[in-house]
Amino acid sequence: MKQRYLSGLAVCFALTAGQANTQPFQTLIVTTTADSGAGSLRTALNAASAVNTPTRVLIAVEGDIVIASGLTYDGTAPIEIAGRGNLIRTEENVTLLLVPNGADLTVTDLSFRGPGGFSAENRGDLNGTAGKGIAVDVPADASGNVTLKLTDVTVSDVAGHGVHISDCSLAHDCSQGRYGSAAGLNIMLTNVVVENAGHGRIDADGLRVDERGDGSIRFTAIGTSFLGAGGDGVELDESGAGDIYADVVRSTFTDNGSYCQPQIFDAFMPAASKGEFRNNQMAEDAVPGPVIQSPDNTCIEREVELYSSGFVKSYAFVIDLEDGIDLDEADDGSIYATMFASVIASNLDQGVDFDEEGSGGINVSYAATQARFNADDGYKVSEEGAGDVIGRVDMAFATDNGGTGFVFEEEDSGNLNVAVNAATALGNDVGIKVVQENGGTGGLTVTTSDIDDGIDAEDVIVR
Ligand SMILES: [Ca+2]
Ligand SMILES: [Ca+2]
Ligand SMILES: [Ca+2]
Ligand SMILES: [Ca+2]
Repeated sequence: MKQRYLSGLAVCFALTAGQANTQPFQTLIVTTTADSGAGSLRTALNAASAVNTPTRVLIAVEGDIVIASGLTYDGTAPIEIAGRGNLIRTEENVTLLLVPNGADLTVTDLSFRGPGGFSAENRGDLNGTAGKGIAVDVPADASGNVTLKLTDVTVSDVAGHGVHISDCSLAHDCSQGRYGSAAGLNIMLTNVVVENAGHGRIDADGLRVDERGDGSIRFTAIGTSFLGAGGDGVELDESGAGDIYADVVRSTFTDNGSYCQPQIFDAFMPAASKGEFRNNQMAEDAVPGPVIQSPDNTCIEREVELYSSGFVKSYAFVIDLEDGIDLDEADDGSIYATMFASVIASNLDQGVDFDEEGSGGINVSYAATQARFNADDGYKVSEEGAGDVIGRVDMAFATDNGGTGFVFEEEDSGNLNVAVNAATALGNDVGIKVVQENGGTGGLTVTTSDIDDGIDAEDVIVR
């Protein structure tokens, strides 16, 4: 498995190198911080769009660039934008930088700041779309890989996703695997900060990657922080054929997932927010109806489970809170993830939440990483369908999480094999939970670790 993982990385770098277009880059110089006109960033992007040749835009002035409307590069040739630490800011609820035709985008040494002040009570999606920080849309006929590379970049205070790369031809319903191009998505973040994004609508993340159809997600974050997003700090969604490769080094995921603030939404919950019933006891129409008068009714999920008789088995109303880092892989393909020397703290749901279904497994490694004060589990891995769970925990901490410290769940055919070494779990509900369901075997090895709050193993042999 390790070999397989390393070969995946090699492919990643080979493809990245292969992105270098053989066409020469033209260079355009930005000489004014003005919003428009000769020498402005907007004019450079428009000029690059018009000729559609690989372009390097160099910002040669210092100072803020205040924009009244979003910037767009609509070419398909690669574009690089190199700043001098400039802040590009707007008071409008717009997407600051949009690349709508799937060009490779490289941004260096720039900050992007929206108007801020968004919340469920001051939404950014009621009179139009919630503006994003940086957005790349991949057209339906794309192939190969689309690359987004950000270095020394900050994105903050936008209503929608901080950074969004979308290979999904149905903008409002990405749930079907077939609706996406053949292209895969490469995302490389180095020394990036995404802060206070996604508070203007539900389900808006610090970074969102939507990959549909054929193709994989390759995500690398080094020295990068996702702070205080309304949705997840990072959400990578992959479906159709293809894998998720995620490598996270010295990065931070804190205080994410609070758009549906309980301080606001608790008041709209029904008096009896959940219940369990015997058969023939509770009629479906006696369950409280959906919440309809809150600032954003999609924040309160209503789930009703019925007996085959049609009577209610259980119901629950739950406020939708989100995670530090959330990976969802569906259909063919696996998740390969490493997290090293990173911190996942004070997120409103899980710290780390990796879900895999269809064929394929999960191969995950946490090393020298800390998950603490997350509302639910510190680290959660869940695998369904054919495929294995392989987990390695080395010198990682899970402390004071509201759920379990480390969770590994494997279902259907396939095995579970988890090795924990020199780990610490304390102050959680349970330290380590391992579950192996249906066919296959389960094994957990724990060495020189301090698991204060116990191990819960279901059909797993603990050594
Ligand atoms: Ca695709
Ligand atoms: Ca795919
Ligand atoms: Ca899969
Ligand atoms: Ca399985």
